Amino acid sequence: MARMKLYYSPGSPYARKARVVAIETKLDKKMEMVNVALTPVAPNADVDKHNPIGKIPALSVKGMDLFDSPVICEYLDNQHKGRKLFPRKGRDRWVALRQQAMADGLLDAALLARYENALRPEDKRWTEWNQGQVKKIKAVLAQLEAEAKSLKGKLTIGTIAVACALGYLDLRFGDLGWRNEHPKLAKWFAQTSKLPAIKSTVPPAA
Ligand SMILES: N[C@@H](CCC(=O)N[C@@H](CS)C(=O)NCC(=O)O)C(=O)O
Repeated sequence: MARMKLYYSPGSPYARKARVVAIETKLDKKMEMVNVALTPVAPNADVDKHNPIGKIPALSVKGMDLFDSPVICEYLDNQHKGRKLFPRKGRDRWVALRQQAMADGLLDAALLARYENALRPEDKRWTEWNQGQVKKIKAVLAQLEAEAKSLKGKLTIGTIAVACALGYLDLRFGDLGWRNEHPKLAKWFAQTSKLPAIKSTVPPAA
């Protein structure tokens, strides 16, 4: 019987972080995957039982419910004996956590813009709000381009989060054409996308 239950959806970039970490740590075999659909205006009662914030990913394990994606990823990384995805100490740790914060911040802005454009009734949409979120996305992309060198090397929680964030832009923000102005990032992402854990979790085109 699976010891862990992960509530996710195939298109969720935050849940993808947890799925990639599960594969990298080989804990995916011990995980039951519960595919759920939800938005802030159409919550999922099952998810609500496991996460008071009503968001995915949520991980149910040993009678405990864990959220959000950074916490779930760190928990999984603590449950295996292989190479750690959260560097334990030193500069490497802060570089990885900072990359994760940038990627999650990009995603937070992207999700807010997505909900504004896809969910909010058309007559209530707020152009400046949307522009403000897109500005954040672009600022993170520019910063990641400037720091592209630090993305190289084996996967960490930082680079996993960045790959999931860029994958989400490809899924929902194709018009942004983010590769045009970020050639180093684009090159890194093309290489990273070939890794099995990244390749096998690509969100399906909706
Ligand atoms: N900070 C959270 C964000 C999770 C999140 O926003 N997930 C989206 C799906 S991609 C969600 O559950 N949205 C439903 C909602 O906002 O109610 C994390 O890192 O796990």
